[in-house]
Amino acid sequence: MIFAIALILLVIGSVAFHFFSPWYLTPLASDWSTIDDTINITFWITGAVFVAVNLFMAWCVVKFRYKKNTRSHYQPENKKLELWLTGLTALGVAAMLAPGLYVWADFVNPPEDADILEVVGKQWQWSYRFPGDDGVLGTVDTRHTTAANPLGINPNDPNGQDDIIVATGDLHIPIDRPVKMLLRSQDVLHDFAVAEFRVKMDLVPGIVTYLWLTPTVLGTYDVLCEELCGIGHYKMRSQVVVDTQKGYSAWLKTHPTYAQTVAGTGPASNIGLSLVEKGRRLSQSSGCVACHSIDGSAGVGPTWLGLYGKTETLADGSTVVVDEAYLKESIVSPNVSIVQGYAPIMPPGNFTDEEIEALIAYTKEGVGSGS
Ligand SMILES: [Cu+2]
Repeated sequence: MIFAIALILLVIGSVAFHFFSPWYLTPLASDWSTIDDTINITFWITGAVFVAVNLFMAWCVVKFRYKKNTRSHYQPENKKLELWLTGLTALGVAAMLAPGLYVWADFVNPPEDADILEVVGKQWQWSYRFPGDDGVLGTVDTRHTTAANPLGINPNDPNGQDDIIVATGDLHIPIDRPVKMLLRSQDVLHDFAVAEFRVKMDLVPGIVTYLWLTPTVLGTYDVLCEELCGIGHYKMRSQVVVDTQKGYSAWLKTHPTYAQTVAGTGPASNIGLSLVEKGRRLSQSSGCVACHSIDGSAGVGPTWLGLYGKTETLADGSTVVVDEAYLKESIVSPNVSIVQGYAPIMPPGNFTDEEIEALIAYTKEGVGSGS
C-alpha cells in the first residue's frame, strides 16, 4: 500500500511541478514556433505515458497484493494485448518523430532570398562577417589569420574586399528578414545558440554549417556557446540585437570593410589613436579579454588589473617581476613562464612588434594599477 501511495504522490507531484514551475521556455523571438510545437508534442505524449504507467503500477500493487490462499497464474502469451501495446507504442513514437522530420526539412532549406552572414567562433569569442555590397562573402583560409586579419580573409579574393567585419561586440540583424548564418570554427567544436530563436547549430572545424531564422521581436538576446569547448567555455558569449531595418543599416556602417582594415581607414580605424587605445581594441578583437579580466575578477588567466610591476610566483616556485620583457614573452611564448595556479593553455599570439607594444602599453597604463 505504501508503494501505491508513493507512486500516486509521484504522479501528482510531477504534474503539480509542471503547472507551478517557474521554468518555462523563454519567450519566442523568431518564426520557429514549429520547434516549440514539436517540443510540446513530445512533452505531452511522454507525460501522458508517464502518468498512465505509474498509475497502472499503483493499481497493480493494490489489486494483486498478497492474499492468503490465492495463487498467481502464469500466462506466457497474450496476442491481443501484445498487438495493442505494439500498435500504441508505434503510434506514440511516430507522433513524436513525424513532426520533427517536417520541421527539420524546413530547417535545412533556408529561403532563397535569405540574407547571408557569417558567424566565426574561436576560443573564446564570437566574430561576425557580412558580405558587403556585392552580397558575396570572400573566401577564407586559416593561413591568412593574423591579429590584423582575425577572420583569415583571403587578401587576393575580390569578393572579400567589401566584406564587413565585426571582430568584436554585438551582432545586429534586421527584424522580419530571413537570415542564413554560416557557421565556422577556427579551432574546436563550438555551438551557436540563442534561446529565444530556438534554432542552434554546432560549429565544426573544417566545415561550414548553417542555421536560418526570421527574427520577429525587437530586442537584445544572449548568444551562448553550447558545446563544451575548453576551460573558458562559460565565457564564450555575445549578444544579438534584433533591430529595425534603419537601426541595422546604421549599425552596419560603423564597421569597417576588410579593405578598410587593411588600409587602416574607415570606421573604427586606428589612425591617430594612442598606443594604449590601440592595445585596448586589440585586446578585445583578439579575444584576450575572454580570459584576462581588467577589473581584478578571477578568470582563466591572471587579471590585468595591477599586473604591471607586480611580482608573480611561477609554476616552478621562482618569482618574476612583471615588466615589459616578461609581458612580451607571455604574449609571444605564453607557456614558457606560467604563473602558479594557471594551466598552460594560452595560444601564442600572432602579433606584429607594434601590436605587442600596444598590448603592453594597455596593460601597463590603460588597465589601472589596482590597489
Ligand atoms: Cu565554444
